[in-house]
Amino acid sequence: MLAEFQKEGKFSIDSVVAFASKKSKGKKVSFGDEELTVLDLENYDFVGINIAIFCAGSHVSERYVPIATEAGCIVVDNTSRFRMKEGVPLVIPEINKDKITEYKNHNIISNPNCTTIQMLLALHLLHQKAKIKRIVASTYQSTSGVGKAAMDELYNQTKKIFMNEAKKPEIFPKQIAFNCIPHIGEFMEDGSTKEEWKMQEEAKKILEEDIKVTATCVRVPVLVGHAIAVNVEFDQHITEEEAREMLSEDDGVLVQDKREDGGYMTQIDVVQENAVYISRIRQDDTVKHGLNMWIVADNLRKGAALNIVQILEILIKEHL
Ligand code: 11C
Repeated sequence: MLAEFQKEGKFSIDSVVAFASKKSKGKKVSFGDEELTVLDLENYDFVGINIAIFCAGSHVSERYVPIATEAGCIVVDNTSRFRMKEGVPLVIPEINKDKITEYKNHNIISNPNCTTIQMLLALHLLHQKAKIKRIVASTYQSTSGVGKAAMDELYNQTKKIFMNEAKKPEIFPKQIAFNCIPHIGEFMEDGSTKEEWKMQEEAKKILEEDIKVTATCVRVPVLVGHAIAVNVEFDQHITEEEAREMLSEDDGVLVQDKREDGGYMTQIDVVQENAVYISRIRQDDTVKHGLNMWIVADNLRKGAALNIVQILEILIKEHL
């Protein structure tokens, strides 16, 4: 996406380098029409590098982000390592792009978790009209949230089951083919998981509001695309028509909501799409001011890469 944005003239990059662990040193990765040779992150001198994007897991960020920032490099971090750190901006550009300037505190901007991004992008405008009191979210998250090895496990397990050659799962705690696993991220003391905790805490930090979020995060046998069923309780009434109208005009969001067979979006429909799609908008009359909706997005786009390059575009144009 970085190369795509550069091609579209959204920013220009003088030079780009790719890093990974020693294991991947020398491998080739594509960057638009170019091919980059992967360098070893260990002992790399970041002096002279303006911006680094980290997306290799929290433990890598924990060790190497401080080395990069101390060398004067601004880091856009796609991991959870610094998201909740005081002074580190956690940014979804459509919602809080003004926070980007706070990169100056620690030379870090954090990219939120994918489910947080798609849920808040769908809800932030409604929150301006009627304050959100509580969100009940159930997620249906694809294997690409874990990475390529997890996608391979789904693909290979599915094939092997058809061939009667079932094999023990290696990446997921249970069989993922033809199954759903209610467990994403490590378990917390209260019985929730880290992914569920992230949805609550990141939402509060981004909206700067003490809203209640209770989530159940579930891994489903899908390669790309996360879906979230949300039930939202507001402090005042908002009709489904008002919600549909507001969402139809919202940046980054598209409403696809016909009450007929196939009149809603699913994960397969949003692969390689930049927008967050909203379907099944309807009143929830079991609470005073409630709405239900179904939110689907490509977790590798708006949930990760797209949000990062949008942050970069603003950072470069407006702050550097
Ligand atoms: C998943 N949402 O689907 C996770 C992946 O904190 O950035 C992203 C984890 C994170 O497993």
